[in-house]
Amino acid sequence: MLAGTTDVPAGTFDAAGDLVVGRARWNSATTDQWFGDLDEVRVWQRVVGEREIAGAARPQPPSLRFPNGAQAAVGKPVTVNLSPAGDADVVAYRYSMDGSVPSITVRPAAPGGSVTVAVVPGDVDAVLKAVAVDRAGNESLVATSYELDVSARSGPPSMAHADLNNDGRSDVPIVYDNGNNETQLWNLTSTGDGFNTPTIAWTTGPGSAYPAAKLKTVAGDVDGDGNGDIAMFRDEGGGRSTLSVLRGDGNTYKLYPTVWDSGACGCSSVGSAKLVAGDFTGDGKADLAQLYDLGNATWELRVWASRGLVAGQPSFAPPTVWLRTDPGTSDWNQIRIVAGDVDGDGRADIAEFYNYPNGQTKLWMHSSQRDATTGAFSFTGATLRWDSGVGNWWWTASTFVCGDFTGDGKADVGIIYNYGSGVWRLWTLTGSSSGVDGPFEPAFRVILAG
Ligand SMILES: [Ca+2]
Ligand SMILES: [Ca+2]
Ligand SMILES: [Ca+2]
Ligand SMILES: [Ca+2]
Repeated sequence: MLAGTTDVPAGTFDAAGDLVVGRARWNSATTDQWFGDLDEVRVWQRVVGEREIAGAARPQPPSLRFPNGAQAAVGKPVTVNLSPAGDADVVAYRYSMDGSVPSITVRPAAPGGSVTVAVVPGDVDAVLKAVAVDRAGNESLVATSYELDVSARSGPPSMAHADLNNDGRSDVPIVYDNGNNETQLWNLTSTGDGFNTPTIAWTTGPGSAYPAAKLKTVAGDVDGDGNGDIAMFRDEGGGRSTLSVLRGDGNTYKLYPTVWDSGACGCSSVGSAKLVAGDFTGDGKADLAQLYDLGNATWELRVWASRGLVAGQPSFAPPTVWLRTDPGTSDWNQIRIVAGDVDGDGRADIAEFYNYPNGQTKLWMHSSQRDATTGAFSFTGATLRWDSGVGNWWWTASTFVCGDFTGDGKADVGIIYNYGSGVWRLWTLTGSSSGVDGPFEPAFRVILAG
């Protein structure tokens, strides 16, 4: 479509005749249509060099805006809006908060759209750097925001489960298998009543030693700094596994490989383990627990208690068994577990969802307890806390979660239920008005609908 016509100032072009856009010239004749989109046409009155052409193909640097103000504090998220500076085909933005080359990726809902992300300053000098990326993969020059007014860290670190950005609200990290042995970590951060646009916060790159198929991962703040970290058990074959940690800074992650190794015991197959994280010991640092299948309808709960950072590295005490069931009592295959301090004593507990025939699901709790004499930790046997009834809760459509989704400081147990056709709802099981001893009641919230 012709946007307009205008006379060329005399002397600008030493040429006669019309300027034609969208056709080629061949043998002094106009031929062939241009295939593709033209979102921007520029005309030079001279020959342009390769660098200038490459520069012209770049999108404009994104504009950066702080909708809630540019006041920030170290370790606390601040909301930033990234929008294209006039380019309609911007399909992604990359950014960083630590002065490094922008590498955290976030995509607008549609090309040329803007996105809102929450970023976390790591120190008082933190600056936001961002680039826009167009459909052809051209990156803009870096836009740098010096507007952020960052004050020193204040307040205690967040204790909310899987809170990636230290704002007191639980978030959802997603481990994504991008193919070719590339594993990506997507951060889905809560706004309190919804979620920010997901960011690709970390990636292994193709051909990595951390293919998603070999991993079991869980989020928890293992060093207690308020930013959620990711623990990764990797299957090494032959019943051996190793543990690596991705330490989060609220924006991206740093890999600490092999902080624990089961050795060739044949007793630590990743495929036999269901994994959760929670502060089971109550010291402010997230610990790891595996529900480990021992066969013959019996299992045990193994706990790796965090020692925080030792010589700058995430460190865990050797695993110990906190609960073991009698053979024949409980089928590992019918269980999914989540962790959170549901009874409010400061130590995370284990919520066990058990699948019964005919659409029935029950919630059994195992509370963390400590022997007053020996100081040894363990989990209690099962206490029934919720029963869906027969025909009311289909296991296969359920994803079980635990976290303080509302930010009120109390853990909520939740079930994300898949209704099909891209509709997912999060049901939260909260204590009744009579307190934590009461039955759980489903409260319903849509988290994704498409
Ligand atoms: Ca959060
Ligand atoms: Ca942390
Ligand atoms: Ca702990
Ligand atoms: Ca507890």
